[in-house]
Amino acid sequence: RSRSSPSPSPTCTSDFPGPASGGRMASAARASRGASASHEKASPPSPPALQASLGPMPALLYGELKPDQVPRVDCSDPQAPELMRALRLSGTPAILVNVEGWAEFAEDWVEPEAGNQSSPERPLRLAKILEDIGDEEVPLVRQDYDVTRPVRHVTTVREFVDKAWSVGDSTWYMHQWQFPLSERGIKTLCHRCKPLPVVGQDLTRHWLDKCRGDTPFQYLFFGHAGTCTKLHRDTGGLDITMASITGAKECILVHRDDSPCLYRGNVEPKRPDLDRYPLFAFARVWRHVLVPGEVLYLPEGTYHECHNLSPCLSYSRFHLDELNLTGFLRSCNDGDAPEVSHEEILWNAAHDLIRQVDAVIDQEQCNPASSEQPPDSLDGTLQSLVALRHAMHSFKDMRGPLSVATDARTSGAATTCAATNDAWAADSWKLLVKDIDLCLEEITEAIAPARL
Ligand SMILES: O=C(O)CCC(=O)C(=O)O
Ligand SMILES: [Fe+2]
Repeated sequence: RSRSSPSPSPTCTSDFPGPASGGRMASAARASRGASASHEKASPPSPPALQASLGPMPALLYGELKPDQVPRVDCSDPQAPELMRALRLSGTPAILVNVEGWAEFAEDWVEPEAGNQSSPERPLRLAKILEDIGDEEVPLVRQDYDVTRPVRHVTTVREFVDKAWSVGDSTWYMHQWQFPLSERGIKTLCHRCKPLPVVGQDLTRHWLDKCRGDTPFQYLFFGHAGTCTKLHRDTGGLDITMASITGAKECILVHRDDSPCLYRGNVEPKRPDLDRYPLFAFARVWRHVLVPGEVLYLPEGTYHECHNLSPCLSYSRFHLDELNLTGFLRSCNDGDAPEVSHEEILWNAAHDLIRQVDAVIDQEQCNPASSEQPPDSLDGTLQSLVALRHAMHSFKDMRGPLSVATDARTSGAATTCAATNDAWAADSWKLLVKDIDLCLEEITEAIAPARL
């Protein structure tokens, strides 16, 4: 069997741009930390002219704007994948509980819980953390940063621990350290987080050779009570998962479609000035205090701000599967995230998945008796391949408008695999779609069609 499309991107081995100051925070909106007083949603405010003649609205008229609770999803429930699907499609965040094997790299970083005492503040084994990643260089932001010009410093984890963490200093927040960028980070922290059972296979794990099999989009945040990340949404079209290793993190979330209610990010969701920003009363807002043992799941595009209520070390990880491919393609088309090589991610995912299916086909051909029992993992692989096939069709059709975005992306350290020449690229995508078709035909013949 021979495949006609070019092999995976040779750039898999290359480095890629990290979370530059304009990167994940580029679309960050302004918000402030403040009292945690919440306000209940109430009757719509009056038009500005009327408001002006009446003077400022007494707070009572608005009642109390109270954020909604984030729905909880128990991963051990057989209905959980269906529920997650519905939540994700409607842009609703979720708290996942009973998640097995999440952030296993951090298991040795906290003292085992004594007895039945369960507290968000789990004592850290700093010596173990420093042994694992002490010499790594990490970004710090000042707690009172201005999102348009965040003051960033780079220091080692050891220095951050000595000079800030160990002395209770909340001036600096170790912010968004993307550990798969470093060799040591890959060695000690990658491949140590089990996939979530309630979502599809992560397609970003095929992107880069140096951490292949695990996603490059993994981050650590480390800071005392009072450190925070202001209201923003991350570009790129990827869903976000967040988990606390120690500490309580207050997360205020706003639905991705409610941008008009945020007045270009001028609203402070915890203390909204409804006289100035009356539409905020209609935004879908959630609040959750994230503690160890939970995973917060944000559908792509969800606005979020985070306040560490106690000393907190947390882990964030992006996710892409068939359900957020639409947002991913939109981001690719808009060119809003130069640090995410959308085309390479899709290209390499398709190649890896085809290879996985080929291996099963080969095995079936050598040993037809095993055809009753193809590996379970193939279900997810085939589902991803079918979704990629659809995505590539729209991708191929979008080639015209894509060329501008392509220029933006190629300016990063990673060169794109298939976008250097539009005609060539369009042909290559067509060939890749053909390869997927061929592969799906062959697997249909090789194993019981009922499985497809
Ligand atoms: O934990 C934080 O402070 C911010 C997390 C965040 O914004 C993210 O993971 O996208
Ligand atoms: Fe974020």
